Amino acid sequence: MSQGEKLKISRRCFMKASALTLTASVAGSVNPVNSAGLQVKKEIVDSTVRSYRSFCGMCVNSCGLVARVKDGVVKRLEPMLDFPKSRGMLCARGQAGIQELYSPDRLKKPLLRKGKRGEGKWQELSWDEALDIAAHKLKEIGEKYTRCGWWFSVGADTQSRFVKRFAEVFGSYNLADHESLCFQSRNRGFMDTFGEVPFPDVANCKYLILAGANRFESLITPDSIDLMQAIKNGTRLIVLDPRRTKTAAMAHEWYSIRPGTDMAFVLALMHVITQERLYDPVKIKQTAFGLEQLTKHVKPYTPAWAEQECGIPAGKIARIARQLAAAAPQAMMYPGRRSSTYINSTETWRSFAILNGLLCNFDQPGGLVASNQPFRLKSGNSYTAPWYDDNPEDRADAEMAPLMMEDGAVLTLREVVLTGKPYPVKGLFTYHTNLLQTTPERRKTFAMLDKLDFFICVDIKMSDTAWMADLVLPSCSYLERQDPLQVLKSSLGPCVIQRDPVVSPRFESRPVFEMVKGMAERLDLGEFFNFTIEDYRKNQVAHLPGVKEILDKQAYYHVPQNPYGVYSNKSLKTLSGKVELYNQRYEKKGLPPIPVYTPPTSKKGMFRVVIGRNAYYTNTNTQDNPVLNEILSDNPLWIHPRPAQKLGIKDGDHIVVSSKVGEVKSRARLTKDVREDVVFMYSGFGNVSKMLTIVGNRGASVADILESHWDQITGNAALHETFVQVRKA
Ligand SMILES: Nc1nc2c(c(=O)[nH]1)N[C@H]1C(S)=C(S)[C@@H](COP(=O)(O)OP(=O)(O)OC[C@H]3O[C@@H](n4cnc5c(=O)[nH]c(N)nc54)[C@H](O)[C@@H]3O)O[C@H]1N2
Ligand SMILES: Nc1nc2c(c(=O)[nH]1)N[C@H]1C(S)=C(S)[C@@H](COP(=O)(O)OP(=O)(O)OC[C@H]3O[C@@H](n4cnc5c(=O)[nH]c(N)nc54)[C@H](O)[C@@H]3O)O[C@H]1N2
Ligand code: SF4
Ligand SMILES: [Mo]
Repeated sequence: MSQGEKLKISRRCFMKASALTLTASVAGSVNPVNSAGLQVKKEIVDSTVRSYRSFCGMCVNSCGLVARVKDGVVKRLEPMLDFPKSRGMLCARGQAGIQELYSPDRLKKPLLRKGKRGEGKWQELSWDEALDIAAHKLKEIGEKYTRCGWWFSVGADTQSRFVKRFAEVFGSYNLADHESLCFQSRNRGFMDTFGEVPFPDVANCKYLILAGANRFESLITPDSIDLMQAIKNGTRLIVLDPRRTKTAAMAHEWYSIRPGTDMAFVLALMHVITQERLYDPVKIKQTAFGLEQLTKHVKPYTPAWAEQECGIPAGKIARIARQLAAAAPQAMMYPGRRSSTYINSTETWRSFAILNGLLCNFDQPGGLVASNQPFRLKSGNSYTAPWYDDNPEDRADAEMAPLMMEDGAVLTLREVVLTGKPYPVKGLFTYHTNLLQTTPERRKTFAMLDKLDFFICVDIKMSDTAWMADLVLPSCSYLERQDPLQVLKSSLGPCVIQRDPVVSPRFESRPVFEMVKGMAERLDLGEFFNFTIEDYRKNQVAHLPGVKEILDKQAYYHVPQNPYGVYSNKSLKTLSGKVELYNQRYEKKGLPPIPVYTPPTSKKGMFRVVIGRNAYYTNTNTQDNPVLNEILSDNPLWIHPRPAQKLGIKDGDHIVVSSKVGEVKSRARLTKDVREDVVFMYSGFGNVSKMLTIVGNRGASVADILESHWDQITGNAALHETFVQVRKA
């Protein structure tokens, strides 16, 4: 049966079921095979079970789901088979959303700190009391230090926009997004080369290099699904990773690259491609700027030179360059995701972008697809933020890196709080982010909290961050709330999703929208939140007749358009209007117009710490989930048997891992899946919160030992710049 036929069947089945009751016969006929070829368990669903279409919120991907609800209780979460971005995939975390919803660790009421910070003494509050206190503190600190004395920090969530809106109308410019701990360097590197951050058309790519992107564990839809299919269809996959990840295990070639040397590898690929003129001579003239300068620049970067840096044999580098060029434009250096890695990550990612430019794969099938497509949602409720005369001129961390993104960065803002420079920041509001675990050098984050006058944290659980706050506000989860419409962008083109609650909020939890609305009303800013989410959503699609009806029926709207050739009659949004192999803007800023390689440092007798993900946890956030924690309940340190033996360390031994900034106790996991000069650890363990009863304080927090470094161009955190010593405990 073709994919199209499968989708038709599942859609038809859903239409029958969309009266929201599902009879046994209908459920039995739902196609049980999803697109990844996995068997979806069949179950006889009785007539009292209601089915709701919604979107997973266990990570950023927002995969489609169908919730089976009986007597107001979610019984099962299943994949939405017809949703194009996730195509019948709901991963382990997605299915464990039930245990997140019904977790015994959910926050129940607003809480005010009573004892010392971190002591765990709380007073329960009513919502009115809590919002009165929040508004009072916002005002008090705003009056004493200007409104920019507040820093707002948000995670990856649809409702983060309301916190940003609140920050703007309240009058603070100090806003940081999780992006400054995640992919800002990557975005900078691609944006400054292509004028936008394109998406990889993995499904149609024939030759794919993944460097530091673990698509079979760090899931990104549709890329992870497309990659599986592409491999089956014959795509050649090359993986560079200092660890043998699940993705590395699936690759045709895996190179355990020396950390921080990917740019050397890429410069050498470009050396071969330019010296041997393996690019398309006509297309490169039409689409790229600076070929001559690039050719000259990469001349010294030979494969033999690169081998000395990255450890990949010169002959293999040259062969990969030729194969890559031969497969172009259906070939790519994958544009990646997390780039919170090294202090020169922007330059590394810019070299990846330039290599794609050389392959002329932009706006082409099997290459990079334009993200800047004409489709737009309208503003749900437009506004002009008030002007506050006494505010400082700019964001507090604006000068801390030369090409920062529009929002501030977590690490640089933490520095501002600690130093009080350029001006005091004394209030912190966090939403959906666990800064105590996701920001390196935890002792500095603790020290920063001591400098604050007040800290408000919105979370669903008593995360480490909530545990250290003054006021904790319980948020409802993605299964309990209505969200604004969101456009999910990918190589498939834009997809609009409408998330509605499948059950009512547990306890007294609320969406953050209602919290900021309540605070705004108390601060005479109510006019900026004088709408409902449904009004907001209707406005978002007011210019698209019929789309709201489609959304109400199937919960998503996939915008029909050809993803290729978006720029066929248009210039790119770069200075030259073309792909910038040579960047004149960088030159004007005194930065290298083409990335220049600087070798990473290494320290004798020490290991570089590297972090990364697995398929069961989202960042530091689902380790407290009972079913996921059962799969993986600790985070021992990965260490290669050879150096371990030299240190007298055996598998399972208690060990101490120490860096310049901290020390943790852990256990050794001896494995050849990691390089000899690297150690690796999962995140989100070693919690200080005593109200995460499932994960507890098991394991160690890598945030205790990671040093504070950031990318020299964007201020994006650089989490792989720490060296540690390991000894037997
Ligand atoms: N040590 C370490 N640090 C890292 C990383 C790492 O792997 N290890 N990864 C980096 C990357 S790529 C990223 S993107 C960042 C992510 O960093 P963060 O944005 O801090 O993300 P999470 O660790 O996912 O923490 C999410 C928090 O939101 C809460 N939460 C979950 N659902 C809801 C909800 O519906 N409402 C509310 N209000 N709260 C909710 C969770 O309980 C948790 O406290 O971390 C970066 N830093
Ligand atoms: N299951 C799951 N899926 C997720 C997430 C999750 O937490 N869990 N988080 C989502 C988020 S927020 C993000 S940003 C993405 C992250 O997805 P990815 O970008 O794939 O990031 P990581 O898994 O953090 O790290 C990728 C790999 O880089 C390797 N590495 C370290 N140093 C180097 C180096 O110098 N060179 C090379 N070539 N490799 C290196 C690490 O060993 C690691 O395996 O995943 C998303 N998807
Ligand atoms: S990848 Fe998994 S956790 Fe993330 S949205 Fe999809 S199903 Fe949910
Ligand atoms: Mo991320």
